[in-house]
Amino acid sequence: MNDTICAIGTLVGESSINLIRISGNKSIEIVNKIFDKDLTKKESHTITYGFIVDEKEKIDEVLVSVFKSPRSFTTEDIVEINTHGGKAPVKKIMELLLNNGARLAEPGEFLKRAFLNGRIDLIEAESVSDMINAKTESARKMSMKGIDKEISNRINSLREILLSLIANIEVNIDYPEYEDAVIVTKELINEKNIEIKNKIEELIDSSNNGLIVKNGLNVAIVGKPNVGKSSILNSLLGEEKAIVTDIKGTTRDIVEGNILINGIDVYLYDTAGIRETDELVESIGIEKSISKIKESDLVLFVLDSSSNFDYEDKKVLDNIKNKKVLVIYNKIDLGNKKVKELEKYDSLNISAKNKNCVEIIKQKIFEMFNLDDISNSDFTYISNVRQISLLKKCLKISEDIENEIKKDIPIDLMEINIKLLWETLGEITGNVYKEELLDEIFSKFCLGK
Ligand SMILES: Nc1nc2c(ncn2[C@@H]2O[C@H](COP(=O)(O)OP(=O)(O)OP(=O)(O)O)[C@@H](O)[C@H]2O)c(=O)[nH]1
Ligand SMILES: [Mg+2]
Repeated sequence: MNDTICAIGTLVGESSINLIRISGNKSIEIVNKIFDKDLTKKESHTITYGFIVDEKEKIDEVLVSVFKSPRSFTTEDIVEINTHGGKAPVKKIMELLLNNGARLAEPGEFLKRAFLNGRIDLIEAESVSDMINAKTESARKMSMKGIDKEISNRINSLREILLSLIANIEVNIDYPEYEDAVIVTKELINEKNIEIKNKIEELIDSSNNGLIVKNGLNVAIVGKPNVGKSSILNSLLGEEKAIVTDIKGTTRDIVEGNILINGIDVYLYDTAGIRETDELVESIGIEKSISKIKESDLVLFVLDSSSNFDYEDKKVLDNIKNKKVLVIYNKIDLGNKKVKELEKYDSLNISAKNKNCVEIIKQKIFEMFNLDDISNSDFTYISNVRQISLLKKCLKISEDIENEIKKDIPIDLMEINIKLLWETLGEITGNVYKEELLDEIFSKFCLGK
């Protein structure tokens, strides 16, 4: 923590500028040694034009920003050097910084310092990381809610209720003679616990939407050979990405593409037609199809409406039994066969040869995942797996408290779980943290952040 760290903040390639960031109590002193202006005399939050120099040689023409402690992202002194884009100037300036006493930052180290110095909490740090990875408008909106403390405020308000309960229980025990203290009864604990439990449940329930916004939907297109899977993929993508022929077993490898449905990323995977085969390449493809099914959020089970539901279709069905399935009766221009065994699934009748199939399929996926709900929401969702699993732990503790109330357990014993709930909620925001977990969390973030 006492080291001064440096990292490249931008993606190095050919761009107009690159940003190098230095944080720590020696950052001004270090940059001063390689800059032709005196930075020590500069006010905080100013930008200075000048040259980075190595001895007498000018290395690059730059703009240098100074943010003095504590008014900076990490709360330490931060200097940012805007160099020209291009690998050579950045590499040379990084070399000079390292030779003059800075150390290369680890992934997420700037964020980690911001967290350890109390500038941001864990939820905000994780949201910054999500913002960096955000590919869609929806993902951006959701990350912004996290950065803006919307989620943290919700968790903190639950912790405040618990803290006040804990404080009053302690006063009741230690100073029973205090008449103006709130007397904590089982009814009061029950009321507060139910309020907290409902809020936790709400957050857990809506986290499914959060995960959809963050990760998109994985959709596997499966079926026996020749039913029109690749034709459907091509129609949805609006390009001839997969090879289409009337030869069974045309698709061998997974062919992927992605589309947006109401601002949500939908990843499509066209797979090899599933059937029994001795052909080595085809059977490897079929194994891939089956593992893709396992990873998918939705399976488009494609059937040929002009032929009977046969042994091969049944084999495909065996592989998708526990998945969310949309049955697609394709080739309706050739027939209109329906399958009794599939009545329980959502289904569509289309012809991949007819362009209107795209809107029909998109609309159905939109309905099946309630994407309407998401686009009309304010995007205050939890989408981080660490946060979701801690919330589930909190829910379990809250249920334990509920049971203790039913069993008429003494209040001073109930306090143990109330404290545990308060602490576990604090783990979500990082108010309570275990040192060894921090490295794991921050090391997943990108370099230079
Ligand atoms: N008439 C008609 N033909 C279709 C339709 N959809 C696909 N086809 C034809 O059916 C044949 C097989 O289509 P593909 O899209 O290659 O089928 P597939 O399911 O990907 O087949 P494999 O890759 O072998 O598993 C091609 O000749 C397509 O032109 C449709 O809606 N109507
Ligand atoms: Mg195919």
